[in-house]
Amino acid sequence: MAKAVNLSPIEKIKKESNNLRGTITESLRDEITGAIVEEDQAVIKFHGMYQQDDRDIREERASKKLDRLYTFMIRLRLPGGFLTPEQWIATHNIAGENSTGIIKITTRQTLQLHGLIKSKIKPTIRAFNEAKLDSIATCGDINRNVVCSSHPKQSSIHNEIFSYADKISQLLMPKTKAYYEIWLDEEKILDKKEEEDLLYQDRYLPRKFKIAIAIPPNNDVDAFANDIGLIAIIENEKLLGYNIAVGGGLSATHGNDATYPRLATVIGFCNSEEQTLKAVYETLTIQRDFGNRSDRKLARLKYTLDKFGVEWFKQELENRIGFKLEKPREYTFNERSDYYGWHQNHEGLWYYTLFVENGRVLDTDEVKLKSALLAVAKAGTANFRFTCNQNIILSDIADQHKSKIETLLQNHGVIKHTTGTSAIRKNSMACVALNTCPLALAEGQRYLPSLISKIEPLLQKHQLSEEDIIIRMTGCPNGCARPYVAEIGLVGTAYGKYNMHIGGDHQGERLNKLFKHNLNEAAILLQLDKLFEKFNKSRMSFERFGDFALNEVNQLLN
Ligand code: SRM
Ligand code: SF4
Repeated sequence: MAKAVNLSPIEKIKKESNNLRGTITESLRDEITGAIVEEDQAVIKFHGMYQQDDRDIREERASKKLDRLYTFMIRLRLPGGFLTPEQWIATHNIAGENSTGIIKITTRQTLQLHGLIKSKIKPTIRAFNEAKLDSIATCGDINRNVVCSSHPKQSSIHNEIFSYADKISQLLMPKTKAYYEIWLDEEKILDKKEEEDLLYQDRYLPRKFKIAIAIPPNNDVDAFANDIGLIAIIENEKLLGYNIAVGGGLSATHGNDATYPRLATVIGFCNSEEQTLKAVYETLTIQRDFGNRSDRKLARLKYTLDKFGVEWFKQELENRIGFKLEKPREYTFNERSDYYGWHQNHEGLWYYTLFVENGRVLDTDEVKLKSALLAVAKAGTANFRFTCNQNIILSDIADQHKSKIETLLQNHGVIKHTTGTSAIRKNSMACVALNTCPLALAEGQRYLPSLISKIEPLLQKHQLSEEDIIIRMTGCPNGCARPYVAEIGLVGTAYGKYNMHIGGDHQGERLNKLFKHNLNEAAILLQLDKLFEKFNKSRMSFERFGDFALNEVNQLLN
């Protein structure tokens, strides 16, 4: 067991939080400030919320001796990223009434609303609850939203695999009733035994915990970037079980060499639902018992695994689950992109995957995306699925409803936008960053679109416009848009400056490498121009940009 010395302050907050209640109720009542007390800011994360402030006006307000403009961001729990049309309508309305109105699809296929003032949090959660939606455990030191490949056309047994996201999410939910008590005014639990939590106990996990389920050949969920990646093994249209990979995680801290991105290691195969769920559960208990609770920078499972070793971990896991993991089965990933446009599954149902730049659902002059989605939802004939590439799949559409959906999308400019967007833009992702993320050093989603507009002519100049190059940007090294597994990763270092990483592969099985430090826009474009020119002239046939770029960066490092 980890020694209880020098515990990080968050450990004390969790332990003394009265099963994640803290003083949230009192904080909400305090009308003098738009904020909540500091300890509650840590506790409220377990309820799916972050306190933030508008960083664009922070300095201006400070100069006027005004408090920061505090608001809250709420993140939904959507295992596998699925909503019914009724739930989309509810989300649309809640966003309009209580938040900035923009619905943000995250890189973990769920939805976030930003800009809620304190008094709007409770009405928001209650409205979500009426739509059978919640935000439990989408943040905090606990298992987060479980992601699953969302492309139904991938396999006739997609639904069977998809259901694991929900099963795992349920298995790893906290036992506390604090969420229901604080937000939904349910009766107070008097007998604390009812809340006894054998998994999380009273200090929860040392750090956040993430699980993804991938269905080969598409690794759209970036399975290896997760604490646990489950890889579905399918033979003759039958799910045989899952390879289990552990210890993935992407964050690093500038200037702290002890921190690093790491891809998950495949350690074995589970041949049944019972085995898989046991292995998942006990991986969490190992991390609970051995994870670093002193230094939060080194607290993810990846560091536990590297400290004790993969073989030790496997042995410990087998002791806890009571059976031996089988040898990993063979699988092949060959892509990570979404399948844009219309597709049909084995039952004849239709799916339309539409491009949502950086996951931001809003109406612009060119594309009335938010209105289109509301109209589609009101028609009631398509479900909504969100992808880990921040896009939407309108799904399960019967033949007779397809043309109506098509017309609605056409009329709002969505189809033109999806088909007319360049290959590189369709393969791009940026994190939220400014103006809400407190950790951002540079812009993310507000900047990448305009940078891509300057990269597109370079690709055209070198006859590479059709090339599917995966490019990702984050406003800091935490890696929320998974830039370290991109073919081109831009990681914010200061306002207007980015480290450029290149050489990731197309399917997310290789980390990229740091190529250039602290580039401004002109320098980024110059470097890309040179790389694209060389790629076009010297690439081998069918060589991907990431594979070519790896050689370039290796030459530089040698
Ligand atoms: Fe993230 C923190 C946004 C996916 C690694 N992330 C944050 C916070 C909450 C900032 C904070 O702590 O106050 C950001 C809120 C910004 C805002 O205003 O909304 C934030 N992360 C996001 C989202 C919304 C990015 C997006 O544009 O889609 C993604 C929400 C996912 C979700 O639905 O749960 C998001 N974050 C990720 C990913 C990608 C993934 O999971 O596939 C990573 C890298 C993978 C990993 O976890 O290793 C990621 N976020 C982090 C970290 C670094 C964690 C670490 O190991 O050190 C932080 C900082 C922290 O936890 O201290 C962070
Ligand atoms: Fe914020 Fe950094 Fe995550 Fe971007 S990568 S959302 S800047 S924490």
